[in-house]
Amino acid sequence: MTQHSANFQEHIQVLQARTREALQRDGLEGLVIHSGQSKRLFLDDNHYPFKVNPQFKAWLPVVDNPNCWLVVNGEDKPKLIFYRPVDFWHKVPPEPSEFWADSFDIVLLKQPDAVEKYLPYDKQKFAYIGEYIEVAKALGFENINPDRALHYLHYERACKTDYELDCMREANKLAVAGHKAAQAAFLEGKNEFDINLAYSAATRQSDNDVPYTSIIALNEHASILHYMQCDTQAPAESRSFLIDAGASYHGYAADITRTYSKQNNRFAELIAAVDKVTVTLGEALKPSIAYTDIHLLAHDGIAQILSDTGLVNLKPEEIVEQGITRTFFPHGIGHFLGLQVHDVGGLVNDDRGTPKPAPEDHPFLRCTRLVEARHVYTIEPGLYFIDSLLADLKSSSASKYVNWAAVDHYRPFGGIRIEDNIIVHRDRNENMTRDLGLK
Ligand SMILES: [Mn+2]
Repeated sequence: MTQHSANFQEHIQVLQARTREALQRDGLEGLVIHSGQSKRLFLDDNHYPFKVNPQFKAWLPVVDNPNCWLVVNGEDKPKLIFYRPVDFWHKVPPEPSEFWADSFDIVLLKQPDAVEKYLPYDKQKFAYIGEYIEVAKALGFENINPDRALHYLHYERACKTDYELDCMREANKLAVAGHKAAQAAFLEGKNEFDINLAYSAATRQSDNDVPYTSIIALNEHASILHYMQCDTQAPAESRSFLIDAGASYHGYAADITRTYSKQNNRFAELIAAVDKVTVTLGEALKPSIAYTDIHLLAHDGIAQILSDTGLVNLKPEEIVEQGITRTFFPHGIGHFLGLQVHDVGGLVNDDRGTPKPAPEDHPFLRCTRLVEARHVYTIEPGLYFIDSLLADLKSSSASKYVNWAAVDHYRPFGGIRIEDNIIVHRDRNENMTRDLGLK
């Protein structure tokens, strides 16, 4: 048995144990997990790209097959109802034979609506986990996405198994290859569209395969946090390049950001300073500290840069006190990473789902949990020159502390974000992104 399949078997054992606990909490006997359905566009005969139910892909790396079902109870071998139609229009998936197949009792399903005969006859004690409520009701389920079970599963999912950590290292490998190709394309003066093509070519993943829409931003576009267009024209001068792009492996995401300067100039120095904050904060993660504290440390780091560069004429602690860092760094320091790029369970206090919202002054922070071994986080500080936020600052009483000439100098470069993907181990951290040699 290879290490990969040994790790997969252990992964299934962990999911079985979590399932037992989740079922107990809701007084259930089993879960029926639906991979999803193909969704049609309104008044059209085309379908949206299929996105699988994350609770389904938690069990096996099948991310492209609708109408599949899992029946699990934490004790018996999980049952996989695998959709394999007779279809001359679409590619029909082969009968499962990969490393994961032995972990399931598999039945093949030819017609989506013939699933009933493979599901538990008495659905009273089974819960449907999935998106298609009407389908679940028609099949006779009364328990649909039960709260207590889902809260528990979401909370526990933050702790990754060895199999999952392997998948995430592989996703990072793919994404890093793409980032290197994209950097080269930027240095050649390519437009955003062609840089995106270079990224796709190197990762071997299309826009529908990557875990989120890539951000490929030249110059001022780098100040738009979720810039998702791709200009087909290169600007007259490519000064700066921000790329936030990931890759998927067996359903697990990488989420990496880098920023580059064409010239060796003051903006390049600013990038180097933010890069240091990323590395330092990545090292500051450790079991039992609050992720919120990492976010607050990021504000200290950004304040230090604003002070050192003379962008703001105050001491770092005063810059934070005045709230000025939030103009330049308006988003959260990062998030859980896993089956979803912003993985679930970040804003709860316990496995019952008691809310633990972001602090009032930092509403965009996506995780407030205590850090534990086997958690996987992104660390992504940023420093941007965003016109609307700068206008607010200019009209505030803190305007007098800001060196507006310096701000105007940097505006044409847009902004900076440097994002790494980090596994917290009991005794050390593993920066998957840096370990692959991405600077
Ligand atoms: Mn991210």
